[in-house]
Amino acid sequence: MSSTTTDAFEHRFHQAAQRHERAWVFISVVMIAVLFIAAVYLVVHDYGVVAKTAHIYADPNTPATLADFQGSGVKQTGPNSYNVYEMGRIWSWTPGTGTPLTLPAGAHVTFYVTSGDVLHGFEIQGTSINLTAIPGVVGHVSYTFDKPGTYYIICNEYCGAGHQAMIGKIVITGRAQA
Ligand SMILES: [Cu+2]
Repeated sequence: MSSTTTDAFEHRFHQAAQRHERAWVFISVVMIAVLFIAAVYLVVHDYGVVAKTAHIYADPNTPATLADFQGSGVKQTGPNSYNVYEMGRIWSWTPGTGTPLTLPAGAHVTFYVTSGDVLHGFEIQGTSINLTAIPGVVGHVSYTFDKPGTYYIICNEYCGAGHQAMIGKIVITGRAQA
């Protein structure tokens, strides 16, 4: 090859390399932007609330004596608003799957969650609800279920041999008649 052919080849090679570099710089910038937007979105939408809104403190040895945790778990507080009380203990949620929590779609629901023994993770699958159930602390989070259906509560904080059996059930019915 003469030196001019080599130069022409190198010139084309460098042009192609530059195109690739520009493309990958562009892809990297887009990825950083997407991750940044996703992080802001999740913070704004309170994903992964870890009992930061706790405002009720109970004797860690006797949380079950709190009156609200004695009933069926659901208390209507307004025309379209409900409170739900869930207690975690090794290894079940109360109320559990045997007594599903029944709520209408579109209702404003506030979950109050505590633990009777060790740390548990209160997660409702298919939603952004994720609270740590802490003995002696009642955490709360509000949520509105838009779609009717069955939702399961799981424990996402390993709590011992029967951890995977900690399941609760929420049945969301059609919207309440106005
Ligand atoms: Cu667990």
